[in-house]
Amino acid sequence: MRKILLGWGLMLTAGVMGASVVGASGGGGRGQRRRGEKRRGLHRVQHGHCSYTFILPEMERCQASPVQYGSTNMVQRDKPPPAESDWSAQKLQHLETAMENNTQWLQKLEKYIQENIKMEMVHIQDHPVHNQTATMLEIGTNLLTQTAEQTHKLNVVEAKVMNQTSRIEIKLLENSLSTNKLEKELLVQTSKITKLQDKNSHLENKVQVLESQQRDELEDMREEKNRLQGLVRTQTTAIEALERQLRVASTNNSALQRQHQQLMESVHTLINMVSTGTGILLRDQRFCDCAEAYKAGHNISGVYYIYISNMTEPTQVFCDMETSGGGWTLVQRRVNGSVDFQRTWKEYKMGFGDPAGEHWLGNELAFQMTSQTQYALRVELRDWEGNTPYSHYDKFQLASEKQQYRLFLWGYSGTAGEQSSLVSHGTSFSTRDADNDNCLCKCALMLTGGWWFDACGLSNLNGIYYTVGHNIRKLNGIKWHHFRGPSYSLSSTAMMIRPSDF
Ligand SMILES: [Ca+2]
Repeated sequence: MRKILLGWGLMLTAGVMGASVVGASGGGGRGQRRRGEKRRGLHRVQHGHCSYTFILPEMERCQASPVQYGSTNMVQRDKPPPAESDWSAQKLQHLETAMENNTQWLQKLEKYIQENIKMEMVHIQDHPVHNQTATMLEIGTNLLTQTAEQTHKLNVVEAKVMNQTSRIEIKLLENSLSTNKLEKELLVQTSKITKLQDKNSHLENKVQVLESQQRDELEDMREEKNRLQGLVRTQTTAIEALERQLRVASTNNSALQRQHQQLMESVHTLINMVSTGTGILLRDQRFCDCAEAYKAGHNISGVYYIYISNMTEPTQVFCDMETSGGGWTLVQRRVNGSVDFQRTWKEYKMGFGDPAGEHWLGNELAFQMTSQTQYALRVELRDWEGNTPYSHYDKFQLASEKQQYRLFLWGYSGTAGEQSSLVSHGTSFSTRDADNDNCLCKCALMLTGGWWFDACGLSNLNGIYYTVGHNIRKLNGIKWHHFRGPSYSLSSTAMMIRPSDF
């Protein structure tokens, strides 16, 4: 900006601004009146980049005071004072003159300004400062543009950052919620764990109490065990003593048995001697059973040879020629327990024992005999009190080995019970090695011997032989239920057959 001071009190200030009159007023320190100075007016004109300030002298306000030549109060008066109209005319003329002077002066000024402006413009256009200013302006503009772009980019980045921040905040919020949930869950779990720990400690206490009790009981049991072991040692000693005594007794018993055997042999010898003159053991006469021998005139009981079925070799059998008309072939006999009846299937099939004493004729021979013709069965019994009842069956038949020597009986009668102690129809024969009974158990092992057990039935004449005094309460003895009940063991038995039509 430049200031041009004119000789007659005009100061011109030029700047690089648009050309326009900004305003005209008295102001600033320069335009302020000082005491003793003439009044001056300060006027500024803006043209483009330049501004011009003019300081113009103001007219003296005549000598009249505002009171003398008019105010709003004067106008409102009803009647002007008488000398005032002349004064006003003078004043008006004076003002017109002043205005004319001013107008002339202003025209001069305008002309001057226009010339000066032209010169200034030429001067400004030629001056390199203008170019520099333009360049600076251009650079400024570019800087502004770049700044605007950078600002825009920054805004975009800021928006992104804001978005990202928002997302992170949301996630943080979510995480915070999850954390809260987890914390709650953790509290619940902690509470549960505490409860469980309480329970656990309670149980541990119980276990400790139980362990203590068990220790005590174990101690008691140890003492009891020691006591029992002492007892067992005592008993073992006693048993050993008893065994020694038993061995002595057995030795004595063996001696008695030998004597008994000798006696039996003597008896057999005597029987044979007696039978020599009565036809017993006649091998040259072929009887098919004792009934034939009886019919042939042999009426003495004893051992006879008979030829069963188509057998070429004779079989020794005992014939009872006295009981109920005689002619009976013995199938079984127990008298003294001298023969062991705990035998196998094969032994019961083929027969065992001594026909003159205790024996089992054999299932196969009985089957062959009862296949020839119809036989009756008689069961002779004796208890230890001397009672001798019998059971009679009109018809007796055995099936083959393939059918387990099944038993078939018809027409029971007799004195050994009102009912039969043998199951009548189709009971299979069983031994300890052939379980054909109708029990889930093995009757032959429980009751001993071989028999038509059913399950396990009311009779067993092949059980263990118990001597007198030992014969009661014996389920595995020689029993016939409808005679002496289920646990009485009899002293002697005999099963015998002869043809039904004898
Ligand atoms: Ca069975």
